[in-house]
Amino acid sequence: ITLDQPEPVGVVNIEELDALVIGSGFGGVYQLKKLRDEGYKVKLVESGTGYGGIWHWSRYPGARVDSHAPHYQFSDPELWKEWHWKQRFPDHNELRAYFEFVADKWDLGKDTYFETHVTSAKWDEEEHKWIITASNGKIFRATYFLPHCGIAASRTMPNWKGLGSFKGMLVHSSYWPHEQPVLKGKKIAVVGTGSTGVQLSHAVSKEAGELVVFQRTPAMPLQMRQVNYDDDEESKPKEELEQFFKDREDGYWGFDFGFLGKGTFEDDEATRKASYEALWKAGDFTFWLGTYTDMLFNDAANYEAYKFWREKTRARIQDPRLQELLAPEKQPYPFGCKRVPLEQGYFEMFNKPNVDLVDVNSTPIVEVTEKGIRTTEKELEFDIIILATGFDAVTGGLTSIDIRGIDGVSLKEKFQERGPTTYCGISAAGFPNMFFINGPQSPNAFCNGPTCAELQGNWIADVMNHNRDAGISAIVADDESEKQWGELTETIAYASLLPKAKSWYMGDNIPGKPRRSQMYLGGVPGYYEKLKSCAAEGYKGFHFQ
Ligand code: N01
Repeated sequence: ITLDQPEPVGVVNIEELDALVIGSGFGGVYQLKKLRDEGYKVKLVESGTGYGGIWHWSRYPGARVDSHAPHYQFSDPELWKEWHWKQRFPDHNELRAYFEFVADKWDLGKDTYFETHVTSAKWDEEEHKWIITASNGKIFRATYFLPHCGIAASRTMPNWKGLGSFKGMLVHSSYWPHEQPVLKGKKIAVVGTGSTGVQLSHAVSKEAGELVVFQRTPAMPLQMRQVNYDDDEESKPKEELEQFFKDREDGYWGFDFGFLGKGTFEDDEATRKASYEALWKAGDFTFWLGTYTDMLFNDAANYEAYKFWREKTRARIQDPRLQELLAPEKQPYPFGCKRVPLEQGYFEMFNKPNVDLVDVNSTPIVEVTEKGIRTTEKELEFDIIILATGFDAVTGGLTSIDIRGIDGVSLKEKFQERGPTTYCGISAAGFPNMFFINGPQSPNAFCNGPTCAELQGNWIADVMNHNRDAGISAIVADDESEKQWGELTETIAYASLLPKAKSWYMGDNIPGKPRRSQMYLGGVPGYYEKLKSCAAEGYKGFHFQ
């Protein structure tokens, strides 16, 4: 084998595997269970200390999933027959409890290594094996390398001057301490108004003495209609769940609902208004993902949705200055083309005397000082600064590992030069026997997590079974098929309005990241059809080695 360091006899233990899975979120957990059921020797490694992926890390006040129950769970009857959701939008505690329940039911512990952070993975061309190294000294040799790192594995921190000089507590939302810090009466800054910032600032405002939210771009959140379920009350009757999970796979976004099936202007104004009202009342993603078919594709249709949102939102904000900053008269970007957060009182929060908003466009942050944050206008003092500034989304988890394929080619360099280039969002040319769930150019952020974990996880297991049965030791995507997938992904993205907004969907939040759609926007059923037809045609677009 080829290792960077000579192997010190008796110290390094190389574990031989059929597959190594990274990540204990929906993708990794499902993959471990599925491959073990198929008879593979497989292990899961995870940097954190528990199951849940992003939900292991996201413990900030207010953290809860925006996919309403019963969507955000696996379809295995052994699980759902027993599991009872307590909230329509479960919080991070409930989600971690769910993952613990799953791990227990599926007996995952015996095949999981926590606190094991993979630093490198190298393809051994002679042996057709991956050599995978972790920072705690563990080394694995596996036929298949399955980095299911998720879309939010790599946090982004601003590069402000003086960031290290702050004497108070400075924390990124995704590194929230396991022991909740005291917020009561504190002066708190929250930077960022994405899905995290919106949830977090509202929760923090209930405790803070003073709260200042630093906004660069206004979010366009929708109201979350939370429900707390009694012990005998279910989000959906159990007898309907089997069908529900089938419908979920058929939904455009991996939910059991899709577009309305007609264009915005097919309805007259009164009917449209009534329709918007009904979508609004759902109190979930329906106003975004279950609306008129052209909302994300046509400027005029999109503007209608924005006007409705703006009117509803402005009515909740008292101060005209804040109305204009939070819900501007002039539409700042197409509605729904940055991730739409869900909120429960975010806008009313700004009516409180101890909450303020700083627009970092008119008064940019100059530096972090010992006492707080200095903008071009003044220095603001804080006890706590919370960065809800996001992630090197989709690719960051993969590129933070030194992954080297055929001829030592680096995945990070490949993505840096060409953008996230993959075949079917599940594999990359030049990287044999490597597959990922929720990878670049797959539906990822536009698919409900567990739905795609199952669809992709099953497909990966199928290709491994195919190779096992046929005695094939390696499979790799072709350059040409990857190129065509990239063109298709871009064509669909540019047919939509998404590229008109600056967001992590297009890689905009990371300086120097090539501007390409990070996801496949053609819908989950269409995506899965592509995967299935690829397999049915003998894994068309791949070649065997
Ligand atoms: O991150 P984001 P997030 N100065 O990148 C701002 C999932 N998620 O953690 O928009 C000032 O969306 C930035 O401003 P701008 C979900 O998929 C799910 O909120 O770039 N501001 C933006 O406002 C989500 O999309 C759930 O102009 C700066 C914010 O920080 C994804 O995770 C909950 C700045 C970052 O927003 C990421 O969400 C939470 C700077 N230097 C997250 N740098 C649920 O399901 C960045 N910003 C509930």
